Amino acid sequence: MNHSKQKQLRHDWERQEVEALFGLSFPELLYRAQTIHRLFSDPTAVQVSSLLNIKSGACVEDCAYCPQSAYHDTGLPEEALLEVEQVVEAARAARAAGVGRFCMGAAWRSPSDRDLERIEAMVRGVKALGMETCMTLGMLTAEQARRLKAAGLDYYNHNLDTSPEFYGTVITTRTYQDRLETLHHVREAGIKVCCGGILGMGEERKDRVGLLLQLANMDPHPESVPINLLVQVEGTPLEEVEPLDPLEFVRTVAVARILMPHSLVRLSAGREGMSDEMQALCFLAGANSIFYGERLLTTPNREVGADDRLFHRLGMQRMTVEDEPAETTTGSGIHYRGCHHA
Ligand code: SAM
Ligand code: DTB
Ligand code: SF4
Repeated sequence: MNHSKQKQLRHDWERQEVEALFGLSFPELLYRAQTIHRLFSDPTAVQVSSLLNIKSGACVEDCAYCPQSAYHDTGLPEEALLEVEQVVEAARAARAAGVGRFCMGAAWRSPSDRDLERIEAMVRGVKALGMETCMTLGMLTAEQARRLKAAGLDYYNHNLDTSPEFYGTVITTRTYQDRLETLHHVREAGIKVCCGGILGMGEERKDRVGLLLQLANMDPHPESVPINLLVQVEGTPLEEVEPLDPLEFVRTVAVARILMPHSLVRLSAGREGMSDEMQALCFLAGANSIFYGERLLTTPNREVGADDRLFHRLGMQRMTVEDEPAETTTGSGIHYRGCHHA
């Protein structure tokens, strides 16, 4: 990576600077986001991942947004951890649809060591198909993170969800610090980090600023930053929260892009309710990854035909795995690949 690009990767952002970015006019903010995006990536390329719920429902945590929490009556049945073969079969189908990264999620506070054996077999099975693997299983110990790395896991998703200040109004059964500790174990084990949050939970702009500050001041930045728009599920406490202004969502994507120029910024949950035009604005703001496939974890995702048509209408295409802006840390420092416009 050349010197001018390296200089853009900062980990010392101040709150006032991030507030100032949010305060820019919309045209100026999008111009800055696009400028930085083009320096690091091809603005027409979008990375696609598929999602599979490998263990659904009856989670012991009280996350107010989540349909899988046992605290909320959402009518979702509990299902046991899937068999390895079922997971590999679903990954094979995703691969046949042109998907390069397969993400597996479990409604757990944390995995038991016994469950982890089957999880390791899933990672090995999906890797053997030549796909990238991602897991989200709740909190991990340092040892569990090392085991997942040894099984070949590429990414671990663990979201901070919101600002440290707003967090306690959304979740009470685990702390922000718990989340940071798991992220530390994941990073130390050499697994790439996927970490982002949810917008539209009734938080204020200062909380969106607070979330992005946390993410942007990680060193290195998370390789992947999912920005979810809350899916308001019946039976959850956030069912009737006031929806977020869509342009504020786009602004947040743009600020994330400026703060973390080299990360994949993923337009995650909530796309089903977005117009094509809103998604196009998000891509212009620097979003360059989506979940592709019929389902998220428990809720529907956008139909794949609609995504293919949107890419075609916008003259955009899927990013190949080789072109992903992967960042790997080795003994001699941080190495980058996939920078198109050097
Ligand atoms: N149980 C694990 C955990 O919480 O870390 C992994 C699965 S959990 C469902 C993964 C992420 O999904 C959460 O961190 C949250 O950001 C997101 N999520 C859950 N419910 C959502 C909803 N209704 N709308 C948007 N995002 C949601
Ligand atoms: C993430 O940030 N979003 C995904 C993934 N990581 C695991 C989950 C979205 C869940 C949306 C609600 C549901 O389908 O249950
Ligand atoms: Fe459980 Fe994860 Fe849902 Fe929280 S977000 S209730 S930890 S599945």
